[in-house]
Amino acid sequence: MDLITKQSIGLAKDGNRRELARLLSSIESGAKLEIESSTPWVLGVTGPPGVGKSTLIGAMIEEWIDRGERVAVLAVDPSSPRSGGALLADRMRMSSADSSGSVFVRSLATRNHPGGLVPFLDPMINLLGSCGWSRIIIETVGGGQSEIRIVAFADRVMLVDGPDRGDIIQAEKAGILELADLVVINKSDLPNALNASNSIKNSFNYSDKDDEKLVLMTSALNNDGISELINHIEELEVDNKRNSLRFKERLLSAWDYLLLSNPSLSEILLDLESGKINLDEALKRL
Ligand SMILES: Nc1nc2c(ncn2[C@@H]2O[C@H](COP(=O)(O)OP(=O)(O)OP(=O)(O)O)[C@@H](O)[C@H]2O)c(=O)[nH]1
Ligand SMILES: [Mg+2]
Repeated sequence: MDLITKQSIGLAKDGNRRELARLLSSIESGAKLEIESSTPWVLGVTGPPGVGKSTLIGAMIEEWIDRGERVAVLAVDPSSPRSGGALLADRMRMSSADSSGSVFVRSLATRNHPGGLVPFLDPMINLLGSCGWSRIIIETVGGGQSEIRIVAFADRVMLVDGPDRGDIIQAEKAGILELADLVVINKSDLPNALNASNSIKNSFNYSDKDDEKLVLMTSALNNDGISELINHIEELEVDNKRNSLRFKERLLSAWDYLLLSNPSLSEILLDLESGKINLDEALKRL
């Protein structure tokens, strides 16, 4: 590693945000930095579009800052430009605390990385951790396999839903619910929220009695339930059963990445297509 990189890691650790942003970009473009591995605190936040994830994260950040934490957010594929950095920046401007040094937001687009974000997430999280960001949030818009794989990089997973019960059924199907430590029904200020929360609690009672999952209600808009939510999150212990599920997802992602980045992949695909080789032979060649 060259001197410049070492220097800029030093600067990032001293709180230089521009250097931190630059280092994250170079990780994204494939640079391998030597960062001592820290044990960062990471929360994955996922859920259907528009349920208020970013607004809720904004409210949580204010609470964390009040408690002396520094919070970094990696927003994966923010669906609107306002949902990532801009929204949080607005919210921070509105809050009275001078929080500029305590929040860092970075957007990541999976479309720039056909093989997935896997090779970058770990080093990015590590870099943020070793630069003193004490609470690291990964926000994804939930729905499918790729979200599961991304939130699996967090040791704690929170599923956010709205008052419409239909959404959570999607999450059940996708298997995100299995990875989640807690479910938050946001928009508790809207009429159906309590029903949604009760029906989710009931479905948990039926499906898995050993796996007690927390269901909380918040209104990110009115700052309702935020401090309780943070209390619960801070008390979460890393769950072994879910942890091994998460490691399995991480391993699968790494495996996929290895396969997709194999230089002879396109050649092997051609040979498969033309019937020259079968799947077993293809696997051997890979
Ligand atoms: N009534 C009500 N509206 C809310 C609440 N939280 C967020 N909203 C509104 O819901 C809309 C979507 O909020 P976002 O925070 O962007 O939702 P998101 O889940 O991050 O959206 P995506 O990232 O696009 O999936 C905005 O208009 C928010 O103002 C809430 O607690 N109550
Ligand atoms: Mg959002």
